[in-house]
Amino acid sequence: MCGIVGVLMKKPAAPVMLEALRRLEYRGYDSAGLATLAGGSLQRRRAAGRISALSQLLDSEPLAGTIGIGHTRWATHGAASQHNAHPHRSGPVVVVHNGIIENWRALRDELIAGGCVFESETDSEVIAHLCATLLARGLDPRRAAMETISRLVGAYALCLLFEGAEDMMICARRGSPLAIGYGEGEMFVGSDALALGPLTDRICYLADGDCAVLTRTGAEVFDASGAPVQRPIQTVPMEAVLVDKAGYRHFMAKEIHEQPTVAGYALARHLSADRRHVVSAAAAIDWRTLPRLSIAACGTAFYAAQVAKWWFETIARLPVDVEIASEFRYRQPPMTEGGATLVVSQSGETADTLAALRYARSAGQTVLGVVNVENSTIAREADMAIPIHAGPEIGVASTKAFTTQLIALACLAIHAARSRQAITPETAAALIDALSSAPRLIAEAIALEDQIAVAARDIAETESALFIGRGTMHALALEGALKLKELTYIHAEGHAAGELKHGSIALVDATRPIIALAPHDDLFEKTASNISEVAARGGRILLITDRNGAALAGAEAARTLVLPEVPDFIAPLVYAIPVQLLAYHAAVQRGTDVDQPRNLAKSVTVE
Ligand code: HGA
Repeated sequence: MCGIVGVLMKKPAAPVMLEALRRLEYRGYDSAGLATLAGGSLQRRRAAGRISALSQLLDSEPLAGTIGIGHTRWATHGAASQHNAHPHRSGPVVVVHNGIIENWRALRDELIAGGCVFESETDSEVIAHLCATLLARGLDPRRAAMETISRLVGAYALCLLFEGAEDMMICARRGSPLAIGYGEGEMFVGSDALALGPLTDRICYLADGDCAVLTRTGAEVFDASGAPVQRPIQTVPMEAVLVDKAGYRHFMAKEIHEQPTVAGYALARHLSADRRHVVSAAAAIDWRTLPRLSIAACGTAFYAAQVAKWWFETIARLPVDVEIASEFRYRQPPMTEGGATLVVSQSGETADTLAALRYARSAGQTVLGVVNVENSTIAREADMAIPIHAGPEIGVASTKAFTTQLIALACLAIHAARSRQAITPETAAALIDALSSAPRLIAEAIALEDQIAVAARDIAETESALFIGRGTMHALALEGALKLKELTYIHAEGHAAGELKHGSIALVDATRPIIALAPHDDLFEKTASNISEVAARGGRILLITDRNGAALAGAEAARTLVLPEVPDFIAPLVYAIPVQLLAYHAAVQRGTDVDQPRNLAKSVTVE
């Protein structure tokens, strides 16, 4: 996670930015850099490695100027070198960027064809060249910046400075966070309130898609359509900054909205820079000869494991047993010789999962720990740890840890499939491409939040709900029911759609919402039949599907949520969003404690 900062001040900018970068260093320390404007001209200092290296460089080559931008990098595209360090410059423009520009290759080719010379391997450099090219065509900095932003596909928080413009900075965000700080005749911008804390406590969080033009006396903010908007300025005391909700009402909301960004980070960590193969490939296991895989987990992680079973079995042709850790540890099953066990736990401290790890170990299995907390007990005791890179998850109900667990497991399944020659290199490339589109599609699903909040009203008023789905959507149905129970205390069940008629269909009546998760995939027709069976009995269906699914089955439903069309492989990643947002908004409407639901704890270190 890169950190960015920008300042328009009365005093020298570089020392202030350096301190802000130190506070942002937790977000990345592959390289760091600053650019300032002094006497109208741009100057830049960049260094590979930690902020201390940049600080040493500044001691020998100081930067003058009272306006500047800075960056601490966590590389996604291009090595952690000085020439890949931000800020990136093209003629009169410098930029710092946090995120991933998905269409960077196409833009880079176009800009090179137009005569631009690139000095880095980053995706971010296209932003500087695109903007400089538009300036050269006669656009003013504002127009050039807005037009540049309109051409970017992917996630970004960015700040731009322009040679000759000593009282202007342009920043924008989509997918990655950005906050503006208001001082006395001074303005600031940073990735989070922590960056801005000592500079000001008056903070405005930009909304997704916003763009802002800053001068020393204030900021003009424009929404995604280009219309001027007022975003609230909040007073955020320093002590609150450390556990900052970034302007969201709850940590859970913040963490749901972080998913496009963290999915991008996770992919950058699991895939090679050229996005051709999986690099977090669990070398501890010989996937070619592995006879059987077990996956043990609890709660939401158990449902991620169920999705993974589907992936490993269908694409890698590898038999998988999915185990509830608390049952597995006491059942003490015989385990296949030469087998491997994955244990999945956000905290890496879950007592039942840790015990499952120890049992699998004692039964001669190679054990991999899929964890968020990298120095946790499970990470240390496993033969190998696979971090999910979700960042700190504070909300007790897991959201971004679930989607990033899925990303780690999907990457492992692709790697296993290639090692076992169960899929061709072309199929592997298509699956990686599909995964790479997940951050964008997750963001598109989040953009439906207002509709989902309306749908949640129906659910908030009931005392019981059913979720149904087939294939990987069965696991999502179970996760949907769990989320709803955890957050709203409404009774909920998840069912395999085809299993309903074997008993639970007796529950169907006009009062109980039935949430059908049904992307238009190979199993859609079958799920559609089950939806018809429910509708024929007067069931109140909320259909969550895509355009084709809505056209075919929408008439049976009381309400339909139309998600973007997604490659089948990543449907669980995208359908996780409405499932989370439904539970979140139903909880808000019922007034329950969203971040700390009753009776629960984040890290379950007891049996
Ligand atoms: N893609 C850019 C920025 C990386 C980033 O935001 N990481 O968290 C780069 O690789 O420099």
